[in-house]
Amino acid sequence: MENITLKVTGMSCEHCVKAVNNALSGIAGVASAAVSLKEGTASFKHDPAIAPLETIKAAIRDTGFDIAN
Ligand SMILES: [Cu+2]
Repeated sequence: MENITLKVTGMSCEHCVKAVNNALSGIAGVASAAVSLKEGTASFKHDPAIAPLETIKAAIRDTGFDIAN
């Protein structure tokens, strides 16, 4: 498992946080997802063999947010 923190832009309230959190939680190979509205970040662990970073980024984008890193 690798620790990753992504800068997620466009989150404005707790609903956004929940949406990103749900997106992350629904991906096999992702664990310990924590989304911060204040920091504008999504932190998680992932197994790159099961959940490649690009797949995770795509899932976040699909919820309507962008990633700055
Ligand atoms: Cu919101």
